[in-house]
Amino acid sequence: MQKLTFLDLKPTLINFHDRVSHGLSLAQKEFPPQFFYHDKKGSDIFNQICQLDEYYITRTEIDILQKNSKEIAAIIGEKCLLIEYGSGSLEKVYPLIDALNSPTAYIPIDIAKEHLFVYAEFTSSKYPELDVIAVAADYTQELQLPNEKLPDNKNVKNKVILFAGSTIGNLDCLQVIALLKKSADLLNGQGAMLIGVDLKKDPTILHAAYNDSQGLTAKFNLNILDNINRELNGDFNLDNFYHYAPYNPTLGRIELHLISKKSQTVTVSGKKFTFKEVERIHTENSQKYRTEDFRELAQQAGFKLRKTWTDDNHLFSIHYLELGN
Ligand code: AVI
Repeated sequence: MQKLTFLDLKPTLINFHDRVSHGLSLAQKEFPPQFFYHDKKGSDIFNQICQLDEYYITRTEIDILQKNSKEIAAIIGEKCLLIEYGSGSLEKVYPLIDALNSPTAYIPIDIAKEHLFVYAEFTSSKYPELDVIAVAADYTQELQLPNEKLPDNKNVKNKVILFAGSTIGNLDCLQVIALLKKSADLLNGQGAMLIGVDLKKDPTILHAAYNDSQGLTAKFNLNILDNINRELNGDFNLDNFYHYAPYNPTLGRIELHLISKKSQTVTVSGKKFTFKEVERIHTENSQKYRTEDFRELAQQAGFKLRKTWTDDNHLFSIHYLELGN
């Protein structure tokens, strides 16, 4: 018998119109990175990026998890409540579930309800013995899981939040600390996080990953303008903008921008926005870390780094961060 529960905590969705209008009104125009996944096409392009040879992140993280799943499972221990931020990273979470010793429940948390529910059904049919509790919620906001819906505490020996995919790299320092502190609250001050973090490396590798030869990352970036045209009655001419993704060595991050090829005026929902030649819209940061820098950041939120796993080429890292002593 499948053990599947859905909890809808009714997350507030980003107001696309307000956020676009706000972002285009700033002196430095910007959109939040969530805009990439606003439509199915954006999510599909991202999945294609993950398959690219140049985009080492996904396959390297999967490889590290698969190679070390036994050791990770041993550290986590038996009767674990495995929470996952985001859902659908099948190749990442399934090897972990396979390796865990009698996990008590698996709790994927995602703001995208439909996707979450399909994924939870699939996972529950794959692991009929496992308690799957799918939670529609925004994990970047204050979040408390209703105790009455969770397994009895006496069946839980550890609680671990998996945050894979290096999504943490798309947050700035303060947002990282805030998210880790909220996670500590969600764990009620006891438990751990297993986080995938991209490492600092030769900028030519980074440049290739975010400026791929098939132009998929460019398509991913420009797709935001397409969404604005379609949903907000915009008149962006995509031929008048280009994708620009340099590595900023001072800040240690890849930055994604959309650059205006010429001075132009664009209308969105009846409101006019002007662009100077080469003016940019900043669409994403992808922070790269040294292990010691990430350890310090985690410490500021009360987590201790217990163990780091990496690949032979030191491209990517997975950290096990613990709360308490
Ligand atoms: C989701 N996130 C970790 C990706 C990254 O590498 O920062 C998003 C991405 N942006 C461009 N390519 C991939």
